[in-house]
Amino acid sequence: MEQLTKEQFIKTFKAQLHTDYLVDNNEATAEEHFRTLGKLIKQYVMSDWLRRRDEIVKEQKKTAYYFSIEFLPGKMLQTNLLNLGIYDLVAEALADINVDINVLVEAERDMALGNGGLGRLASCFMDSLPTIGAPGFGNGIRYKYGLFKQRIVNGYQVELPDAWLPSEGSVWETKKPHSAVDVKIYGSVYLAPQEDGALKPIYENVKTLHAVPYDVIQIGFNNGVVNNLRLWDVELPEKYELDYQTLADRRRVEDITSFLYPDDSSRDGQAMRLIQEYFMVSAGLQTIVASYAKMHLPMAKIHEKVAVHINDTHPAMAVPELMRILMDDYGVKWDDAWATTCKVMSYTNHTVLSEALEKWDTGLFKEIVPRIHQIVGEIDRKFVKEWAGKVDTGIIDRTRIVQNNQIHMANLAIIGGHSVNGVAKLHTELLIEDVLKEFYVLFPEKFNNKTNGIAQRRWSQIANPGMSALLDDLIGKGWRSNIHELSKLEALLTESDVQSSFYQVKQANKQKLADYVKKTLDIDLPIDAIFDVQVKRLHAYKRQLLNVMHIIKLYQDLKADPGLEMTPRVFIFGAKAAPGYHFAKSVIKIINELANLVNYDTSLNDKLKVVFLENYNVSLAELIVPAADVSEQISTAGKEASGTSNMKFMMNGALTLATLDGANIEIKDAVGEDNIVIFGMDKDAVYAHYDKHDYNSRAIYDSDPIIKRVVDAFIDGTIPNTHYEGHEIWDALISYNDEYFLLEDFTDYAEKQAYISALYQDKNSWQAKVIKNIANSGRFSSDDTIEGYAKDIWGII
Ligand code: DL6
Repeated sequence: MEQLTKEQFIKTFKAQLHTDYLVDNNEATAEEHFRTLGKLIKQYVMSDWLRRRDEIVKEQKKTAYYFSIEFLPGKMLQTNLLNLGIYDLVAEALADINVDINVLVEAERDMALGNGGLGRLASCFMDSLPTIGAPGFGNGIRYKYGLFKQRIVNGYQVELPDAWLPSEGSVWETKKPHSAVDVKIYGSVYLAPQEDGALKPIYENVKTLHAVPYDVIQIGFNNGVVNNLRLWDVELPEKYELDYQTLADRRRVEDITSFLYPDDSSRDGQAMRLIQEYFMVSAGLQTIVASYAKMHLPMAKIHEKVAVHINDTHPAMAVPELMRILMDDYGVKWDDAWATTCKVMSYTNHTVLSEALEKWDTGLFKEIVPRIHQIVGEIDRKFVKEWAGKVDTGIIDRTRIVQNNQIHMANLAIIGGHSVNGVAKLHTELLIEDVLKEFYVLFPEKFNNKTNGIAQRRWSQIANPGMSALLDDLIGKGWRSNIHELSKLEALLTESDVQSSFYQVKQANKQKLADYVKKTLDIDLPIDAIFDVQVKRLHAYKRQLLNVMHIIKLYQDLKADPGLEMTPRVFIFGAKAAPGYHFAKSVIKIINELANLVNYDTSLNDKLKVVFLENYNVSLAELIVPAADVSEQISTAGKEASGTSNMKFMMNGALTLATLDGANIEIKDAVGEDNIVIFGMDKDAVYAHYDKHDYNSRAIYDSDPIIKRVVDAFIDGTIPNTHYEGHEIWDALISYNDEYFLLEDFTDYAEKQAYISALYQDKNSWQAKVIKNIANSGRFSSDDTIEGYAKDIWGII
């Protein structure tokens, strides 16, 4: 963008307010101010955006398209200002006209088109791709309702719709009606032989959807590069409106882009989900192939100019859809289409949980996407034929796409692509050794690791201005554009004035969070206590319950001996449970009732507080992460693919209390064993239990009186109002043999927690570890991660 002065900015800002809202600056609402600023930002980058597009077309640059059913950007105002290099100028200019930029920041609604780590990672990549100057664009869905808004009522999670999208649309998007395409679903299809011997698909009774793209700007950091996140919305095609005569028909179409994760407990809900996936994939790929066609290069070489990334299994229909487009729309023969498709596609696996690897009922698949069903059947048939006689038939049976009337989407993505990556070293090892080991036998060359990363500018410069200013003073401003310069802090670990400065920053951040807690929950938090934080989706394998068990132990210890010396602790939770996940919701209820129990017990003398912050989202994370002293990363070893909050906490100077799981291992390697607190079984110990079937939680419960006392607290009335939930949890731990090994890891966990309490008393030692963590956090930058994808997988830089 062109050089901007404060005066110019103020003039255009006021003029835009007049034009759009007919108001003077001093009358405008925060929302009007925000939208006006957003609009100006879009104007500032418009020429860069167009130049970028033209350059890619003119130079025929190979481009990567990141297909993801989730994106979780949060708010974009600060990121956009920062990346444009005009944050300070705009903040000052606004202050000059009595507008507080923080009020505008608050006025923006979080864009929550995702669930958790998977979507947040996709958004970090959207920030990093333009920053490293790579031609990489996102493709997703413009849901009208993002992830539900969580309210806590009587300790229970209540889910409300999150209508994040204003009626006039998001200020960051541009509707592109001229780039709309049609997507066909339902009906039937048969192949009619043509004179030249080719088979032409003839469709009957199909329903046509009109897919309209909205392009959301993705601004690179200080480099004039602007990329695109393309979100697809559905409209009723005028040409086919007779197909949708009733209001119910029309609503059903609109619903395709209404909700992130429609309730899929019914067949209707599953159909909706499948339609969403195909809608996004088909609309995206049709556009991509059409723009490639404009280059007038051979269709069978599309892989030389296009890379398509399948983020988790949801977009796996990209494989048969690209085959369909190449063969049916552009006349490419099967073998050529297949060869190029496999080179175009790549896939990231984000979980080892088998229930999260999507499978579709073949009947439903055939009903909704009949042509794709045919193509998948043929890919499967050819796969079986190709491997017959070369490997054990058992391997073929377990790796083929169609098994027992189900279509295995991960298998489709692996067979139809050239790269499969895990998201942390351990995770990739587990894919190779266990979860996908038979694919590794067939295609060892496809497997690689890309450890996740975080958009460091959001998680340092934006979320933690206090720490950022301190870093500027200590090591200069270079770290803002080169995060690896944080390593300069290594020379300052033991300097007491530096330690005390970091301590002051942390206390200020804790105070900010404490103020929020006071305002929202009316709970007073002592900021000299350790702020011990676990924020992430609620899932049994993430073991929020282990944390709860430790709190119960501390509570019982304090009740037994009110004079007990203990470093005060504030335990902070933030977590949404999937609406249908009963157990997770019970854990939320338990945490809230435990909070009620301890927070109002004056005999505990403020040594223990528990806070559950409702509606955990990206914006709340930006408040919580900089205020944490301890980062709880306590999943059962082998279960958390990577985790990314662990990296954010580390960058903000929290000490990690962790199992050897996911990227925790790489954090340990980065900071050294003395600067992280590791506990519990490692992956081998966990797998040994799986192999030997020798785990017996009841035996631990019977033999360890401390554990017995803690576990019994769930059913003996210690935690009020949780009769039902307490029994459910007790049963999970004892009657159902504690699937995630909480009891086995408990003793070590509690001991390491006691170590943390003691360590916190030694401020110098604690702060040295804090600084060591910050100094070594640069390696978890998503700029570096995406560079790995761009070079090794997509070949675009
Ligand atoms: O790769 C991003 C993120 C990882 O950091 C988490 O460890 C992993 O749980 C998450 N995976 C998913 C996919 N579904 N499930 N379960 O969200 O991906």
